Amino acid sequence: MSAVMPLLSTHPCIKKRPAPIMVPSDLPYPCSLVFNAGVIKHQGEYIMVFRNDYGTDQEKYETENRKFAGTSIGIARSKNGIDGWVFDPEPLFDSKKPSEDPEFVRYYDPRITKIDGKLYLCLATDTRHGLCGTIGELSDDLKTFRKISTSVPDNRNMVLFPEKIGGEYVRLERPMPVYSRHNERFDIWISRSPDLIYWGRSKLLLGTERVPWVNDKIGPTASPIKTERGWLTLFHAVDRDESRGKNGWEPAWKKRYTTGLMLLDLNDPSRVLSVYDKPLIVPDLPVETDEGFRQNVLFPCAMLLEDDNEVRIYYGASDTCVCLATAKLEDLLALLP
Ligand code: BMA
Repeated sequence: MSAVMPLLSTHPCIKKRPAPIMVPSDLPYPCSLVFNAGVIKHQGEYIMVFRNDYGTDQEKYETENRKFAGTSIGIARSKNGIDGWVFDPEPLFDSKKPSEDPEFVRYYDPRITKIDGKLYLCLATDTRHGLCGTIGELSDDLKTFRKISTSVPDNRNMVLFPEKIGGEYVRLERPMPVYSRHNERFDIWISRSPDLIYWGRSKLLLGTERVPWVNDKIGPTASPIKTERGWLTLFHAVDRDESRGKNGWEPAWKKRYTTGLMLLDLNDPSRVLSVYDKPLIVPDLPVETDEGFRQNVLFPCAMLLEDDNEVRIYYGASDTCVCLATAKLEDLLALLP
């Protein structure tokens, strides 16, 4: 890791598996990077919905400037959510396949949530006229996706709460107001909807100024977990340093993505009850700091509560592979007085 990076450390309550749980060579179709994956328990299995960028490799990228040919969203299933992943033979979406609407260029960074027994995906969406968030329903057999709504640009990182609150669907999101918030000071907002189509009553949830180690943007990560004390919620938190040089395949990568933790009111999740004032998880494994496409990037898209009160956090590492960290629920809550 570059010596200029302010030293931050992962909280000791977090146990990281030392090796990734999914790497590009695991996939049954071309893959350069597999990362930023939503995970859910469904019909007795763990379902992972992941992002795959394909069509180049480190050498071609660095010496021939060959960029990624496409991005696909794939699905894999596992009995224990750790290993033994069985992949669907074809991705659910592929940016190289003709889309039903040419305005939609690519989907990525999937989050999956079950509400009232139905599966929903939130997808970052590149359109020809800006970056949006798309919400849709995934069929029970995981084969078909029905688009429900797409936001206006520029908005991304949408995450649904796993139940209606006060009779409404609730989502976290991260608009990108480039004119009014300079230096990518982008914040987390919250909106509500009667039907997942019409979204409104939008409100700032957490501004970057409330996260002391951040000088760039923050954003939602995974569906919050319901606890007796409130909605336990992770967020990604970015610090940028212009002096950072080569940290991966690109000539320079100036950002570091860490993970923060907060608690939201159960009945009114637009009320932040507590924010842990340090990062919960930071890049510190070799696979996170010294290897891969963009080093020093942790990007969680799933947080699951197990029956024994273990919390699983699935995250993309270095935009290259999928990793897993765990913590005890009570240890996380203890950080949020
Ligand atoms: C964000 C998204 C993520 C990615 C992150 C770090 O803007 O594109 O998919 O993990 O940057 O590169």
